[in-house]
Amino acid sequence: LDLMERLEKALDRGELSLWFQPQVSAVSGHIENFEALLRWMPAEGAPVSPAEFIPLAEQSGLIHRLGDWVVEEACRQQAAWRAAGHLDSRIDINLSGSQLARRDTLERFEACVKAHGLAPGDIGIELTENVLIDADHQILDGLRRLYHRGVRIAIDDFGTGYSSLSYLKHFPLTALKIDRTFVHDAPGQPEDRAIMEAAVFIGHRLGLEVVAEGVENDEQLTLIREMHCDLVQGYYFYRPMPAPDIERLLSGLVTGH
Ligand code: G
Ligand code: G
Ligand code: MN
Ligand code: NA
Repeated sequence: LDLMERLEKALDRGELSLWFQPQVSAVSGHIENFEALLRWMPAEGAPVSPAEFIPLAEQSGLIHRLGDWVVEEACRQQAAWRAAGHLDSRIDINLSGSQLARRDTLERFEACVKAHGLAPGDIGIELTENVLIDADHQILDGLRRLYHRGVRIAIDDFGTGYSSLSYLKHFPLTALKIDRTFVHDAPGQPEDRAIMEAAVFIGHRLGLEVVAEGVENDEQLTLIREMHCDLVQGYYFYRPMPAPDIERLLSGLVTGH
Protein backbone atom coordinates (compact mmCIF):
# COMPACT_ATOMS: atom_id res chain seq x y z
CA LEU A 1 0.00 0.00 0.00
CA ASP A 2 1.23 3.50 -0.64
CA LEU A 3 1.40 6.00 2.18
CA MET A 4 -1.93 7.70 1.34
CA GLU A 5 -3.82 4.42 1.27
CA ARG A 6 -2.28 3.55 4.61
CA LEU A 7 -3.20 6.99 6.01
CA GLU A 8 -6.79 6.65 4.88
CA LYS A 9 -7.02 3.29 6.64
CA ALA A 10 -5.26 4.78 9.66
CA LEU A 11 -8.05 7.36 9.97
CA ASP A 12 -10.69 4.62 10.01
CA ARG A 13 -8.71 2.43 12.39
CA GLY A 14 -8.07 5.15 14.94
CA GLU A 15 -4.31 5.17 14.54
CA LEU A 16 -4.21 8.97 14.61
CA SER A 17 -4.08 11.06 17.73
CA LEU A 18 -3.63 14.65 18.75
CA TRP A 19 -0.74 15.49 21.03
CA PHE A 20 -0.46 18.81 22.78
CA GLN A 21 2.55 21.02 23.42
CA PRO A 22 2.18 23.65 26.14
CA GLN A 23 3.16 27.28 25.59
CA VAL A 24 4.19 29.02 28.80
CA SER A 25 4.41 32.66 29.88
CA ALA A 26 8.00 33.84 29.36
CA VAL A 27 7.76 35.70 32.66
CA SER A 28 6.02 33.26 35.00
CA GLY A 29 6.44 29.88 33.27
CA HIS A 30 2.67 29.38 33.74
CA ILE A 31 0.95 27.31 30.99
CA GLU A 32 -1.20 29.58 28.84
CA ASN A 33 -1.93 27.65 25.68
CA PHE A 34 -1.53 24.33 23.84
CA GLU A 35 -0.63 23.65 20.21
CA ALA A 36 -2.38 20.54 18.93
CA LEU A 37 -0.05 18.37 16.82
CA LEU A 38 -1.16 15.41 14.77
CA ARG A 39 0.51 12.05 15.44
CA TRP A 40 0.25 8.83 13.43
CA MET A 41 1.35 5.66 15.12
CA PRO A 42 0.59 2.76 12.80
CA ALA A 43 -0.37 -0.53 14.46
CA GLU A 44 2.49 -1.99 12.44
CA GLY A 45 5.59 -0.02 11.61
CA ALA A 46 7.23 3.13 12.87
CA PRO A 47 5.46 6.44 13.65
CA VAL A 48 5.15 8.72 10.61
CA SER A 49 5.79 12.45 11.06
CA PRO A 50 3.17 14.99 9.92
CA ALA A 51 6.04 16.79 8.17
CA GLU A 52 6.02 13.73 5.88
CA PHE A 53 2.33 12.90 5.51
CA ILE A 54 0.67 16.35 5.58
CA PRO A 55 2.22 17.49 2.26
CA LEU A 56 1.19 14.18 0.64
CA ALA A 57 -2.31 14.46 2.10
CA GLU A 58 -2.54 17.95 0.61
CA GLN A 59 -1.68 16.59 -2.83
CA SER A 60 -4.07 13.66 -2.62
CA GLY A 61 -6.98 15.64 -1.15
CA LEU A 62 -7.08 13.47 1.97
CA ILE A 63 -6.13 16.60 3.96
CA HIS A 64 -9.82 17.56 4.18
CA ARG A 65 -10.91 14.37 5.95
CA LEU A 66 -7.77 14.58 8.05
CA GLY A 67 -8.41 18.25 8.87
CA ASP A 68 -12.04 17.53 9.80
CA TRP A 69 -10.80 14.84 12.15
CA VAL A 70 -8.30 17.23 13.78
CA VAL A 71 -10.94 19.94 14.32
CA GLU A 72 -13.42 17.43 15.76
CA GLU A 73 -10.81 15.85 18.04
CA ALA A 74 -9.49 19.21 19.30
CA CYS A 75 -13.05 20.32 20.10
CA ARG A 76 -13.90 17.02 21.77
CA GLN A 77 -10.76 17.21 23.91
CA GLN A 78 -11.28 20.84 24.84
CA ALA A 79 -14.90 20.17 25.83
CA ALA A 80 -13.74 17.24 27.99
CA TRP A 81 -11.14 19.43 29.71
CA ARG A 82 -13.73 22.16 30.30
CA ALA A 83 -16.10 19.60 31.78
CA ALA A 84 -13.32 18.42 34.08
CA GLY A 85 -12.96 21.98 35.40
CA HIS A 86 -9.94 23.13 33.42
CA LEU A 87 -11.36 26.47 32.40
CA ASP A 88 -8.41 28.39 30.99
CA SER A 89 -6.63 25.95 28.72
CA ARG A 90 -6.64 27.27 25.16
CA ILE A 91 -5.88 25.01 22.19
CA ASP A 92 -4.58 26.06 18.76
CA ILE A 93 -4.77 23.82 15.70
CA ASN A 94 -2.75 24.10 12.46
CA LEU A 95 -4.56 24.79 9.18
CA SER A 96 -2.69 24.34 5.90
CA GLY A 97 -3.14 26.25 2.66
CA SER A 98 -5.21 23.67 0.88
CA GLN A 99 -7.49 23.36 3.91
CA LEU A 100 -8.15 27.09 3.80
CA ALA A 101 -8.65 26.95 0.03
CA ARG A 102 -11.67 24.71 0.54
CA ARG A 103 -14.50 27.21 0.77
CA ASP A 104 -16.30 25.84 3.79
CA THR A 105 -13.34 25.09 6.08
CA LEU A 106 -13.81 28.10 8.35
CA GLU A 107 -17.61 27.67 8.56
CA ARG A 108 -17.16 24.01 9.47
CA PHE A 109 -14.58 24.94 12.06
CA GLU A 110 -16.95 27.44 13.69
CA ALA A 111 -19.84 25.01 13.57
CA CYS A 112 -17.76 22.30 15.26
CA VAL A 113 -16.65 24.63 18.07
CA LYS A 114 -20.28 25.61 18.65
CA ALA A 115 -21.59 22.05 18.48
CA HIS A 116 -19.25 21.12 21.34
CA GLY A 117 -20.57 23.99 23.47
CA LEU A 118 -17.27 25.84 23.31
CA ALA A 119 -16.63 29.59 23.11
CA PRO A 120 -14.85 31.09 20.05
CA GLY A 121 -11.79 31.77 22.22
CA ASP A 122 -11.43 28.11 23.20
CA ILE A 123 -9.90 26.91 19.92
CA GLY A 124 -7.53 29.06 17.86
CA ILE A 125 -5.87 28.53 14.50
CA GLU A 126 -2.28 28.72 13.23
CA LEU A 127 -1.57 29.66 9.62
CA THR A 128 1.78 29.94 7.87
CA GLU A 129 2.83 32.98 5.87
CA ASN A 130 2.63 30.97 2.67
CA VAL A 131 -1.07 30.36 3.32
CA LEU A 132 -1.61 34.09 3.40
CA ILE A 133 0.02 34.73 0.00
CA ASP A 134 -2.64 32.63 -1.71
CA ALA A 135 -5.54 33.91 0.35
CA ASP A 136 -8.21 35.72 -1.65
CA HIS A 137 -10.97 38.07 -0.48
CA GLN A 138 -13.28 35.28 0.52
CA ILE A 139 -10.69 33.72 2.81
CA LEU A 140 -9.79 37.11 4.23
CA ASP A 141 -13.46 37.84 4.95
CA GLY A 142 -13.82 34.44 6.60
CA LEU A 143 -10.81 35.06 8.83
CA ARG A 144 -12.09 38.54 9.73
CA ARG A 145 -15.43 37.09 10.77
CA LEU A 146 -13.70 34.57 13.04
CA TYR A 147 -11.43 37.25 14.46
CA HIS A 148 -14.34 39.52 15.35
CA ARG A 149 -16.07 36.65 17.11
CA GLY A 150 -13.01 36.15 19.29
CA VAL A 151 -11.12 33.34 17.56
CA ARG A 152 -7.35 33.59 18.05
CA ILE A 153 -5.35 33.55 14.79
CA ALA A 154 -1.58 33.03 14.90
CA ILE A 155 0.93 33.41 12.11
CA ASP A 156 3.20 30.34 12.32
CA ASP A 157 6.90 30.00 11.37
CA PHE A 158 7.14 33.80 11.16
CA GLY A 159 10.05 35.03 9.07
CA THR A 160 10.52 31.91 6.93
CA GLY A 161 7.72 32.22 4.35
CA TYR A 162 7.79 33.67 0.87
CA SER A 163 5.43 36.53 1.60
CA SER A 164 6.13 40.19 2.23
CA LEU A 165 5.41 41.93 5.50
CA SER A 166 2.45 43.70 3.92
CA TYR A 167 0.12 40.82 4.82
CA LEU A 168 0.44 42.04 8.41
CA LYS A 169 -1.65 45.06 7.38
CA HIS A 170 -4.52 43.06 5.94
CA PHE A 171 -4.80 39.92 8.00
CA PRO A 172 -6.70 39.76 11.25
CA LEU A 173 -4.11 38.24 13.59
CA THR A 174 -3.75 37.86 17.34
CA ALA A 175 -0.32 36.24 17.62
CA LEU A 176 2.99 35.90 15.85
CA LYS A 177 5.15 32.79 16.32
CA ILE A 178 8.84 33.41 15.66
CA ASP A 179 10.22 30.44 13.74
CA ARG A 180 12.43 28.11 15.72
CA THR A 181 15.39 28.43 13.34
CA PHE A 182 15.92 32.02 14.59
CA VAL A 183 15.58 30.95 18.20
CA HIS A 184 17.98 28.07 17.69
CA ASP A 185 20.73 30.25 16.24
CA ALA A 186 20.16 33.39 18.31
CA PRO A 187 22.77 32.75 21.03
CA GLY A 188 25.64 32.56 18.53
CA GLN A 189 24.35 34.75 15.71
CA PRO A 190 23.76 38.51 15.99
CA GLU A 191 21.77 38.41 12.72
CA ASP A 192 19.24 36.01 14.20
CA ARG A 193 18.96 38.13 17.32
CA ALA A 194 18.40 41.26 15.21
CA ILE A 195 15.62 39.56 13.22
CA MET A 196 13.96 38.32 16.41
CA GLU A 197 14.11 41.76 18.02
CA ALA A 198 12.52 43.27 14.92
CA ALA A 199 9.82 40.58 14.94
CA VAL A 200 9.01 41.23 18.60
CA PHE A 201 8.90 44.97 17.93
CA ILE A 202 6.55 44.67 14.95
CA GLY A 203 4.39 42.12 16.74
CA HIS A 204 3.93 44.27 19.80
CA ARG A 205 3.35 47.44 17.78
CA LEU A 206 0.56 45.59 15.97
CA GLY A 207 -0.92 44.45 19.27
CA LEU A 208 -0.01 40.79 18.77
CA GLU A 209 1.08 38.23 21.30
CA VAL A 210 4.62 37.09 20.42
CA VAL A 211 5.53 33.42 20.82
CA ALA A 212 9.11 32.09 20.59
CA GLU A 213 9.17 28.55 19.18
CA GLY A 214 11.74 25.84 19.71
CA VAL A 215 13.32 27.02 22.96
CA GLU A 216 15.62 24.23 24.09
CA ASN A 217 18.10 25.75 26.55
CA ASP A 218 18.81 28.40 29.18
CA GLU A 219 20.76 30.63 26.83
CA GLN A 220 17.89 30.85 24.36
CA LEU A 221 15.40 31.42 27.16
CA THR A 222 17.47 34.26 28.61
CA LEU A 223 17.57 36.00 25.22
CA ILE A 224 13.86 35.54 24.71
CA ARG A 225 13.12 37.05 28.09
CA GLU A 226 15.40 40.02 27.35
CA MET A 227 13.49 40.56 24.11
CA HIS A 228 10.17 40.51 25.98
CA CYS A 229 8.58 37.67 24.03
CA ASP A 230 5.27 36.85 25.66
CA LEU A 231 5.09 33.07 25.34
CA VAL A 232 7.62 30.28 24.98
CA GLN A 233 7.09 26.90 23.30
CA GLY A 234 9.88 24.38 23.25
CA TYR A 235 11.47 21.24 24.61
CA TYR A 236 13.11 23.26 27.41
CA PHE A 237 9.69 23.44 29.09
CA TYR A 238 7.55 20.73 27.54
CA ARG A 239 7.56 18.38 24.57
CA PRO A 240 4.33 17.56 22.74
CA MET A 241 2.44 15.06 24.93
CA PRO A 242 -0.61 12.82 24.67
CA ALA A 243 -3.80 14.04 26.36
CA PRO A 244 -3.48 11.98 29.58
CA ASP A 245 -0.09 13.61 30.29
CA ILE A 246 -1.63 17.05 29.75
CA GLU A 247 -4.40 16.15 32.19
CA ARG A 248 -1.81 15.32 34.85
CA LEU A 249 -0.22 18.72 34.23
CA LEU A 250 -3.55 20.55 34.39
CA SER A 251 -4.45 18.78 37.64
CA GLY A 252 -1.18 19.94 39.15
CA LEU A 253 -0.09 16.34 39.79
CA VAL A 254 3.18 16.96 37.98
CA THR A 255 5.13 20.13 37.28
CA GLY A 256 7.39 21.09 34.40
CA HIS A 257 10.81 22.60 34.18
O1 G B 1 4.73 18.03 15.37
P1 G B 1 5.77 18.12 14.28
O2 G B 1 6.94 19.04 14.55
O3 G B 1 6.26 16.79 13.85
O4 G B 1 4.99 18.76 13.03
C1 G B 1 5.58 18.85 11.80
C2 G B 1 4.75 19.78 10.92
O5 G B 1 3.42 19.27 10.74
C3 G B 1 4.61 21.18 11.50
O6 G B 1 4.84 22.12 10.46
C4 G B 1 3.18 21.25 11.93
O7 G B 1 2.67 22.56 11.80
C5 G B 1 2.48 20.29 10.97
N1 G B 1 1.28 19.75 11.61
C6 G B 1 1.20 19.08 12.78
N2 G B 1 -0.08 18.77 13.07
C7 G B 1 -0.83 19.29 12.06
C8 G B 1 -2.25 19.32 11.79
O8 G B 1 -3.09 18.84 12.55
N3 G B 1 -2.64 19.92 10.63
C9 G B 1 -1.76 20.50 9.77
N4 G B 1 -2.25 21.08 8.67
N5 G B 1 -0.43 20.51 10.01
C10 G B 1 0.03 19.92 11.14
O1 G C 1 5.56 24.28 12.09
P1 G C 1 5.06 24.18 13.50
O2 G C 1 5.51 25.29 14.36
O3 G C 1 3.60 23.93 13.61
O4 G C 1 5.77 22.90 14.08
C1 G C 1 5.67 22.53 15.39
C2 G C 1 6.69 21.45 15.57
O5 G C 1 7.87 21.92 16.25
C3 G C 1 6.15 20.31 16.36
O6 G C 1 6.16 19.17 15.59
C4 G C 1 7.08 20.12 17.50
O7 G C 1 7.38 18.75 17.70
C5 G C 1 8.33 20.89 17.08
N1 G C 1 8.99 21.46 18.24
C6 G C 1 8.41 21.99 19.32
N2 G C 1 9.31 22.43 20.23
C7 G C 1 10.52 22.16 19.70
C8 G C 1 11.87 22.36 20.16
O8 G C 1 12.13 22.89 21.23
N3 G C 1 12.85 21.96 19.31
C9 G C 1 12.61 21.40 18.10
N4 G C 1 13.64 21.03 17.36
N5 G C 1 11.36 21.19 17.64
C10 G C 1 10.32 21.56 18.42
MN1 MN D 1 2.34 25.34 14.34
NA1 NA E 1 6.08 26.93 13.66
